[in-house]
Amino acid sequence: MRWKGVIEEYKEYLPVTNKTPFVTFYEGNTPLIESRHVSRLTNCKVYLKYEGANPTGSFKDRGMCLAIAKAVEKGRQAVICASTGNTSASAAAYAVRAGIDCIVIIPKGKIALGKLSQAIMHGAKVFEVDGNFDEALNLVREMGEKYPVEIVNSINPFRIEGQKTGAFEVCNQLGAVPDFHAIPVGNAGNITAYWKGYNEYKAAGKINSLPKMIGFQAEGAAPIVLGHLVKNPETVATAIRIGNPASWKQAEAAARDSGGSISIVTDQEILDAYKVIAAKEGIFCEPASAASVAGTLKLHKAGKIPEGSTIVCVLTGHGLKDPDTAIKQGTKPALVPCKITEIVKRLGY
Ligand code: AN7
Repeated sequence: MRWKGVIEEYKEYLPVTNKTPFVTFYEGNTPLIESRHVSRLTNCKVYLKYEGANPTGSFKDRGMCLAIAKAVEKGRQAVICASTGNTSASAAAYAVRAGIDCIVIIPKGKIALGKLSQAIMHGAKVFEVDGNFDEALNLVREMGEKYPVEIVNSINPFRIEGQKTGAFEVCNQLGAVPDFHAIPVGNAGNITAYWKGYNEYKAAGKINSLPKMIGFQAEGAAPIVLGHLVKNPETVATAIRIGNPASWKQAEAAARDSGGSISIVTDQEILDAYKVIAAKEGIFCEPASAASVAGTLKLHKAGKIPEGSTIVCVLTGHGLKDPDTAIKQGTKPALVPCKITEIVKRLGY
């Protein structure tokens, strides 16, 4: 049967009325791929939920379709978001689909190239501000209070509602509930959404246990782990360069109530995992996404994940989002004369 997209597929679990339009690019239904390499390294069963396979290349599409649909249902002509990139790419595309305007506020110079190109191409009104993501979000909150624009950051509850469907899919694809659910944490909407999804699936009688939620923040942007705001967050994983997460309390509750944790991974650990996932699994994710695998490896090493566990790592965004980091991290192509002898010499044939 043809996949109908998040709103229609999961409507019995979503706040959908007969007036909610089915705004969709057929998001969701993303692959759950066994990671042979990380499974071998950890003696666990590790699966990668490849959310980069969504239509705009990130998990944001799951919640954006619903947030945009509800904005339209409410009669809004425009949506607005602050973004480290993926939210704006998704909002811009879905706004076009729904026939409304999209306003995007981004921190200057810190948006990965692919994401910025998406917002631009979809015709969003893009403003770079002289501030970080947290300051951009404050501006957006004020705009939402004073003007008839719908905020589509994850402070919009419909974003969380849509994103929770990722948890349903993991359970359906696995035919079981994972022991651990590993996920990068930025604004903390996604860990909140997955935890909500698992709990609702359990309440609906579809599953009878819950995973331990293990969230990971980058070392230079780890307010939840540190227990205080980070004024000038910095990390190579620009998607999670956030110092004051909107869903801070909910993320702490997810970690605590599930018996999991939120902990730190360094930029180096993120980059190592980023390269391993691409080179050993053939899956290209963006740096922030690799935090889930980096963190899994770290907790396993620290003896906090028993052997034989089933672990799902969410790969939140596609590697093509951030070509600059990929090219910086990878081996440069060898520049050679266009002669077969030159090639085979270097290949050692
Ligand atoms: C690839 O686009 O915050 O903890 O403005 O793009 O739910 O914030 C992106 C976040 C992880 C963190 N991985 O998720 C934005 C934005 C990727 C991301 C996160 C983001 P949350």
